Amino acid sequence: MDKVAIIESLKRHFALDPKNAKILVVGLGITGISVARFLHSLGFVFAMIDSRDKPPLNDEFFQQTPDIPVFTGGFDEAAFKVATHLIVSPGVSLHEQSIVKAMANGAKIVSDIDLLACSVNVPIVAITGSNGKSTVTTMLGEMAKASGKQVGVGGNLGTPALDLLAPNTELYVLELSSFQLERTSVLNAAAATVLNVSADHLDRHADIVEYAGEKQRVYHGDGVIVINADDALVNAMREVARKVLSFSIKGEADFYLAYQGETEYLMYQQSLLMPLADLPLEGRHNAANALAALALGVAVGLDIPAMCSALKTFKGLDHRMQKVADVNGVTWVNDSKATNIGACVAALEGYDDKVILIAGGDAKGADMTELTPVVKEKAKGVVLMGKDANLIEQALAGCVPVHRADNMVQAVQIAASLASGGDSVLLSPACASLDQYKNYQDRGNQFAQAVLALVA
Ligand code: UMA
Ligand code: ADP
Repeated sequence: MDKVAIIESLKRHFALDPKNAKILVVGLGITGISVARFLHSLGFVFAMIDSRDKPPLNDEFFQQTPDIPVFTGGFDEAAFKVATHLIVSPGVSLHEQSIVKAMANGAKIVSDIDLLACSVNVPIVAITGSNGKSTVTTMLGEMAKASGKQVGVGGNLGTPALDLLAPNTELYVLELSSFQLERTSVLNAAAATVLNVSADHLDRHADIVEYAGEKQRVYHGDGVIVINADDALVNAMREVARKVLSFSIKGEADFYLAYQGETEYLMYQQSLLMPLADLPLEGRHNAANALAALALGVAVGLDIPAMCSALKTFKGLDHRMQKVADVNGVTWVNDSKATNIGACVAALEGYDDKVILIAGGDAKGADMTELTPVVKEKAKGVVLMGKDANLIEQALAGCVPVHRADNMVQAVQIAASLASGGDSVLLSPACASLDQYKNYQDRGNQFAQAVLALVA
């Protein structure tokens, strides 16, 4: 869309008019900077604010635009008071006092996703859920490329949505977090899915019902709804008046698994799509991810054979069920991205044999007893570390031997002493990493380094 059409759309949806809007961009992370670049390119006047004392202002954009007012070191009430529109980064809570007050004064909340939605007239596919978002988003991006489409792939995955804007793009595939969705009102995706809902971010959401409600916002509009029929909370989000495509790895659905002779196939209604064994990714949950991606792809008209060939070469993302090494018959697997219980449960469910689980970190308010049944069934031992190790130890009391480690090197050494030939050691922490590591990548890398040191 050209600039005039984008501004018209912003005026229509948000009364966002370059002539009189007083915009405050809240948060100077990668989202805030992408918003600033976008607003600047359209000629809007705006200010930016960050509660950190010294947010990194070394982005090239700030060197080129020295006159944009930037407030740091706290949320200055005066800046919020005059704002007609707040564009709030996902990491900033909408319960912040200054934001609550500004909203009470009539300021409108707009997200970077709203701004993108107002700026394109090609289909957007939106993917949310507690687990599998990045995998499905990347898979679908690969499927779109294999179908010959110019596709922009990003959002919570890493590249802020507005940085994807490009004139020739034919399709946008966005991973969206519950934080992004809670502040988005005009998305109207051509196809959308909530992959699953399990307890996560309960330190930011009041309870799982509120959290599921934020996820459900991905379906606002009139596009195709893709539903996980195996997840009760998602299944309840079906809307009768809408086109629905369902997927299931347990039973009947539009996209499902079925045996033909000895071979299990990915199916679309009556058609055999491809043998499940041709999917390079481990774990039944990745079969669900593939079915979800196929459903979304069909909803926006991608080519089915091209999508299947993309699936056959998709090797998965780092830090998700990634094999690190085989050492003396023990397989070491890095699933550091398992930052909540649902991901850890899915990882353990994929094993037939007993595994040694390395877990722990920041539980983000989740009830760790949900881990107990699957740990009891699949794990031979558990090594715990991090802030909420006590919580997990209490939840697992009496069902499996529990060991404690201060750091990753120690955890790996303890796991090595417990494992024998044929076992697997799985780092699938069920917790966020920030109490001990820079991020989940750092945690996964430290795990891989410690494992490789064992080999040396
Ligand atoms: N800030 C404040 N006050 C606060 C909190 C934050 O001023 O109370 C400021 C910070 O100082 C910082 C800025 O806000 O300057 C950070 O903004 P942000 O936290 O929204 O982070 P961005 O750099 O804009 O990255 C965000 C997403 N971050 C979060 O949701 C926390 C990224 O997801 C996303 O990739 C990026 O936008 C592009 O869309 C990260 C994430 O951890 C990977 N997401 C969570 C998850 O996947 O579980 C939801
Ligand atoms: P997200 O972007 O939602 O965090 P990822 O694809 O990065 O999802 O995977 C995060 C974690 O969830 C990894 O541990 C991965 O093995 C696990 N996972 C991936 N897909 C699913 C699924 N469909 N159900 C449960 N866990 C999953």
